[in-house]
Amino acid sequence: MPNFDGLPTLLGVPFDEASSFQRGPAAAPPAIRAALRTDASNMWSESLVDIGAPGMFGDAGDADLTGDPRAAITAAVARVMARGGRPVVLGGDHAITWPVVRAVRAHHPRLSILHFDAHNDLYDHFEGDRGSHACPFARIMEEGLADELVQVGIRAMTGHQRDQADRFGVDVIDMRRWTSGVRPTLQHSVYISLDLDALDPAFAPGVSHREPGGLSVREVLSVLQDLRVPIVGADLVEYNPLRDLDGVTANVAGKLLKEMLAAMQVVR
Ligand SMILES: [Mn+2]
Repeated sequence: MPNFDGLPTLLGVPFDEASSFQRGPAAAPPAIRAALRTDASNMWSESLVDIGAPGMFGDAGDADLTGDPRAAITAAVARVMARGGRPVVLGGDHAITWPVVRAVRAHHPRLSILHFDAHNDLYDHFEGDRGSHACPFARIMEEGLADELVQVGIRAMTGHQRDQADRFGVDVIDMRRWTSGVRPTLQHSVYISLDLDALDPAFAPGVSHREPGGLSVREVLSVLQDLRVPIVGADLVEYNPLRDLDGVTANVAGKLLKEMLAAMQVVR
């Protein structure tokens, strides 16, 4: 088995069984990998890191989800980390983040999470399902898996989720605060969870829950490029190829992944 030696390391998680509205994200990992390597662009980041050069990132393939899928996800991420990789998980729906962060937390006694999303994903349960893709950050905070949670792009909050955010001490930078100029500041090494529906559907229509009034690609890139804390892991979730238009959203996902991999080179 190759040693990933500190490299950001891709891990596909083809899971969408916790989606409340539409399936499809299980087909995302190969589409995002293909978009990263598209011949329509080069592999250089905007900061002039050649992600296509040998040894810039690893790839652990896709997780085997037979049996209990959540246990399998945690185990797959733990294997990547045991081999020295920093996991960059390609979802899959957002339910995967809870089992992913369980494995990440085992290596990081101090951990911030930066969460891009239209939705807080803080429901105690959604239609009776506590493992729903609407709930992962409630589970993460209940289990004490993060010392800090900062959410960006939020624009579909509910009263229940406002209460949950207050209960867990979540810093919610909703789109109104964002527009007034508030930007995330992070205390610790960070795990990034990027739901593509944080982007406005004009930029990323290939998601199950299109919520108007969101972030531009440029705005998400600027947050990634301006981070000043080490990135210990990340996920890119909720790409739904069945909802995409001419691969527009896959292209965005590939670009975001490239810049994420570049940002992970800067601070080791
Ligand atoms: Mn979302």
